[in-house]
Amino acid sequence: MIEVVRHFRLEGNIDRIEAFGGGHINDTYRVFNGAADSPDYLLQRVNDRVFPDVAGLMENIALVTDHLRGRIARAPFPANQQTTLFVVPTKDGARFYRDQEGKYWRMFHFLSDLHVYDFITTTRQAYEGAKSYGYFLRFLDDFPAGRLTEVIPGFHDLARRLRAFQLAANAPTSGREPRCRTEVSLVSELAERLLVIDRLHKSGEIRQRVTHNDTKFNNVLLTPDDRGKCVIDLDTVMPGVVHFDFGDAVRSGIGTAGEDEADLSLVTVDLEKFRAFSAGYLEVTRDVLSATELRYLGLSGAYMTFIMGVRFLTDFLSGDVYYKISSPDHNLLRARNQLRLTQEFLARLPDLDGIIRSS
Ligand code: GN1
Ligand code: MG
Repeated sequence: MIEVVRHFRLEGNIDRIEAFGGGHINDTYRVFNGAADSPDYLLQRVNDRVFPDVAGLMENIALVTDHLRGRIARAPFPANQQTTLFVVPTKDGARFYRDQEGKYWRMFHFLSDLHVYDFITTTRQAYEGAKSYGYFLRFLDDFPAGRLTEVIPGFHDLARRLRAFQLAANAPTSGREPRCRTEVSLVSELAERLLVIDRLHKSGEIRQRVTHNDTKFNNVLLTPDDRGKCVIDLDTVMPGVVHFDFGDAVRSGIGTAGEDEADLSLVTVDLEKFRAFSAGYLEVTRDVLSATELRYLGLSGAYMTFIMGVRFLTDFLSGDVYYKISSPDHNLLRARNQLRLTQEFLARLPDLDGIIRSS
């Protein structure tokens, strides 16, 4: 790895490199600097099976972070306290390095003294993280979404996800379909209520914007006193609708259990966290969202949770080809968890809508 790092334009000298973080897709390392006044770095190997167009992806990240940097610099306090990722170029001035084995590597400045939560424990964390995601949407409000490469076509296109799921269920290469009949029929039962958002997106009734598309709560960095500071993991930045981002943050942050929880009786919705998250998000974005965008925010948590349930189940049926797994049934357990959480969100939809209206 030292050999890889050598190709980037770094300050100081490399002390050591350690594995870092818990993403499901890329491999991430922290590069510790031996020189006290030079920054640490975050080295990543990009998973080019998931992201075949690494050049397009890095171009997206450069465009979006440049735009964010400009908007943050011109913003009044406290919006100007946000920050964004800084891509470290290679010595040739490129945004990534391809090694002899064809692997893709990239480097960012490591943002020291900031942390993420895999699981929110306080309403303050929900409120503060929400504001950072809110600023992300707000600052990209004037960026022409059409300039971005669609790095994963139809990433949150539910109709398309359902077609892939049906293919996997009908042609079970792994022979696993008999083990998940209950979940397979649950998907068919729930689909219609959730396709609403997909249809409004495709008909243009909901505006296309620049969205992050992976707003898991652990993709926002907070300061030591828990103020939202920086949105990270920009791989999936693409054209989308606000419901993808609000919904995925709610999916991952507002449940009472993580997506790996196997005891489904623990999987439900924490309305106080939802209230705090909505308050933070809308404080920053209310005046840039349309009435139609606002009307479907309450449903968006269920929408994104359902998509994830469908994706985990598709991967289980396909023999675990996409997500990293740590036990043989990991994808099935995650699918059950996410389908249960979808049902919980749907059961509480009147409350969620009420909270959005009064935020
Ligand atoms: C993946 O990279 P990571 O772990 O933040 C996935 C997301 C899922 C998430 C589920 C490119 O995100 O869509 O919501 O796992 N990213 C991709 O934990 O598929
Ligand atoms: Mg990711």
